[in-house]
Amino acid sequence: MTLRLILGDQLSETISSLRDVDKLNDNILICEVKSEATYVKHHKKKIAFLFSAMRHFSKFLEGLNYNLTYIKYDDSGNSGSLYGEVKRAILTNNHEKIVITKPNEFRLYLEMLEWENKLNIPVEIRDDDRFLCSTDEFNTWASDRKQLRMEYFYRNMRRKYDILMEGDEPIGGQWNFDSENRKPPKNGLDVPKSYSTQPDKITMEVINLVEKSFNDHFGDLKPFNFAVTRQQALVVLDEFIDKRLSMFGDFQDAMIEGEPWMFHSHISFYLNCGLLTPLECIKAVERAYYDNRAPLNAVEGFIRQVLGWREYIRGVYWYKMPTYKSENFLEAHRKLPEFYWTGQTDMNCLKQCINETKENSYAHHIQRLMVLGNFVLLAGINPDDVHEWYLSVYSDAYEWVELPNVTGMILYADGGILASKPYAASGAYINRMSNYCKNCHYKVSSKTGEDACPFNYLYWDFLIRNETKLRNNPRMGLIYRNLDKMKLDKYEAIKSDSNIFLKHIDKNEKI
Ligand code: FAD
Ligand code: DLZ
Ligand code: SF4
Repeated sequence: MTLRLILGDQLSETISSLRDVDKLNDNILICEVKSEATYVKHHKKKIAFLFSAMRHFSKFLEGLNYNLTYIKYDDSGNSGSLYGEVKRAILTNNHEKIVITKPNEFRLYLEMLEWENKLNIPVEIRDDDRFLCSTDEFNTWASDRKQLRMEYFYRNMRRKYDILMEGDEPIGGQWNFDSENRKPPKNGLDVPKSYSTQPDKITMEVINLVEKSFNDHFGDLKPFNFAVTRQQALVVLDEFIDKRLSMFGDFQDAMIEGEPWMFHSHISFYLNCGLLTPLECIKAVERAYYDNRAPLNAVEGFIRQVLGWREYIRGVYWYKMPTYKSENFLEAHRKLPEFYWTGQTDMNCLKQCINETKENSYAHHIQRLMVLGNFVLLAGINPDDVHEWYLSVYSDAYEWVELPNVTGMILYADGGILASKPYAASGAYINRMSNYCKNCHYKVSSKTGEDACPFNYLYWDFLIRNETKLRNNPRMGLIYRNLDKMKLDKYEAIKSDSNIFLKHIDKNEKI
């Protein structure tokens, strides 16, 4: 008799821990526990989503005659931790062994490695083969490289899975159509309504629980419209392919005030908790190309995100952990300003992205990278605070995917393992890719002075502050040559405006 523990982000019938299950004798354990729900203060919607998805998944397994124990958050006797619940289960039943699929966060993996000794029962930890590149395969690829460029990894994955290939060559003669994926938003873009479903009885029960038990967590709980079953998640995928995919490529980097969902797929919630699998999403989108339902730049763009970025990010996480979490190459030490939690700022781009994050527990990639991420990079916010914020506020956030995006992609805290240069930009980029600046208190066209867009002077101040670490980067040479040519009065105005601004940030004063 084996105990098979399934975690909240392992809601896949194909999960490796269930592979050789004996339906009659084995027991599956799924539990809502305080330790997982509070190790960071997750957004209320994220907890409601995951608990509801877990409850629906357990009903689904019971319908297939699996023998299952489900522990609800407020069940009497709930010990509040995964270890406590596993211990309770083996004390109650006569288990000979525990089987688990490797958790996707290092802290939990370390904890589980001790269970065998502590519980005095064999604990088998299996690979999570829902990912398309195993950690061993990634480590082999990475071990003889100084820089881990996603592009080369991605090409190998395209070949390995024969996706968008014509023999040995990429379809369309090019691996990457990124340069065709940067159209600014245009007036009158018709963005389709995002997927929405009414909460059923199970979800309503969870919403009441979250309202009661996690009232002090960040974010709006209602309205709650996420998919919570695999069937519903498949509808999200279908709707993306039908209504959004054809425009995904062109407007992948565009931002419009009041349009939080744009032409993105919104499948990360479901992919990351296991309701959808990456290969089925990739294949469905590839099929849409062959059926002439979407252009190549859109299809390749999407496939690059899932087959390329998602797998690569996960590979980097396991390759670099545990030291990756303490990287701080740029020695950034400032505290995250309070307005990241309240949205109370006059900088309209930040206000929009924070308020949408609060409402939806979602922001699309360019909002996360070039608005929210760009600001914390330029302002020198410490990686720990930024990491905690991103891990709590998004419903798709788990450390394996959040940490490399924060440490490597937005903060350049790993010194260039993941990104070849910092993703730093002035207000001009945000103005080009969004309509946020039109309604802003600050003027994007002003470079210095009281009404100037803070991104404009912070951008140069960031380069000045970090000159010794960045000047020798071959991709930064041109930028530093421009800095060298800057007139002294402009240079000093930048320094002075930035000092004043950063002092306001340090005192948590409204900016
Ligand atoms: P789409 O734009 O439709 O893209 C399709 C899919 O590609 C996504 O669902 C996702 O699975 C994958 N993908 C795209 N970019 C990335 C990436 N950089 N890393 C990994 N997968 C990617 N994604 C998460 O899933 N969880 C996170 O916690 C997370 N944190 C992030 C933090 C920062 C600072 C940044 C810059 C990005 C982060 N991302 C994270 C990546 C990306 O922003 C989200 O995957 C995406 O916004 C999810 O929305 P979507 O499903 O509509 O994505
Ligand atoms: C994120 C999360 C939350 C909020 N709650 C639970 C829970 O109660 N029980 C559980 O098994 N998993 C939960 N999770 C997901 C885990 O945090 C996730 O499995 C680990 O972080 C490993 O990725
Ligand atoms: Fe953001 Fe600057 Fe534009 Fe305001 S002017 S919305 S702060 S980029």
